[in-house]
Amino acid sequence: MAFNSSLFTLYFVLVSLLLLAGATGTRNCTRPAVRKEWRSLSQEEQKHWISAVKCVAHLLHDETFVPTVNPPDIAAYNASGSLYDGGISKDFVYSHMDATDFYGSAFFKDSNSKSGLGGWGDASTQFRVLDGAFSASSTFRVSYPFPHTLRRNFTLFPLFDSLSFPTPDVVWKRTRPAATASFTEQVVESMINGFVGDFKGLQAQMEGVEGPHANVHFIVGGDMGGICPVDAPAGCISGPTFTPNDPLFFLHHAMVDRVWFKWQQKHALNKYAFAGGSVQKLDNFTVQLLPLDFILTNLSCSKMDSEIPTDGLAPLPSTVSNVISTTEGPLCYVYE
Ligand SMILES: [Cu+2]
Repeated sequence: MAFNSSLFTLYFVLVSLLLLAGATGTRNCTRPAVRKEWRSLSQEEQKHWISAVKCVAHLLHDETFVPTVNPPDIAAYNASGSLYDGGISKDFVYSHMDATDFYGSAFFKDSNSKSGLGGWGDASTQFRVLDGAFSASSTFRVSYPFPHTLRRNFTLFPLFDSLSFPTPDVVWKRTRPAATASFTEQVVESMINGFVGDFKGLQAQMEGVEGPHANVHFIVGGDMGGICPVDAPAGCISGPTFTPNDPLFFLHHAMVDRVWFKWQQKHALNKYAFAGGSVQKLDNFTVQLLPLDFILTNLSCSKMDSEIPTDGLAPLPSTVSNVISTTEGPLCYVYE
């Protein structure tokens, strides 16, 4: 599979910027919105969130939208696409993924058809989600790479189990810990408390091939993992471009954002620290074995004044410096 290296990060940035929707410039952020963890919401609040997701999923997408970012694995627009597929951001809550028992976590045990995120699919159903608000029996369908029911395929050792990835060294992979090891409570704490003034260090740990960001995608698998459905038409390319199909995507990315936010609060040197550049080279694992400095200096870098491409999904062009703070520019939110 051609899992293009830099796209994963690029897509993350693009989606994050959708938060700007509705923001037209700097304003006084005196009462920032407080983003809460999913399980701390009341059932009524969970119901509202899910109903908002489903609402945009039933609205027709903007047919005038033309992506200018043009990787080969962005599926062509299709007529069934909704505003949900069009990139309306929903990540105003976040989720702590349970590193101890990811599969059995209460997070995946809520099968309520109005307020539950639902659980796992299995091979017998082509990994379709069968319970919760986004199940096969609900009206929720996703459109890319072609119309289908949401899928989740629990995969604890994604780099070992998945045939979607290159396998340069099976012995090496057999010794890897479970992917959940990258986001235990201790690891997340050490990320927030460490890397003082060292944005690249934080980014490298968060965005590495086996970092917490990518690993949650791969463990959830299916749509979140960017894996083509087994009955996909010929030409389907697995990759990150349709991972937002799963509403979990937005909760997870908000958590990634939250770690960055918490890190920024920890030290004055962290607050505006930034360095562009991807650390991922998913199509060539061996690059990960090279010294970190090589990886960080040989891939394209963006700077504080770089414009972030949003293809018109945000009302105004934005730069990195404009959104480096969640409360000092057009953004106005904090995490609990
Ligand atoms: Cu992601």
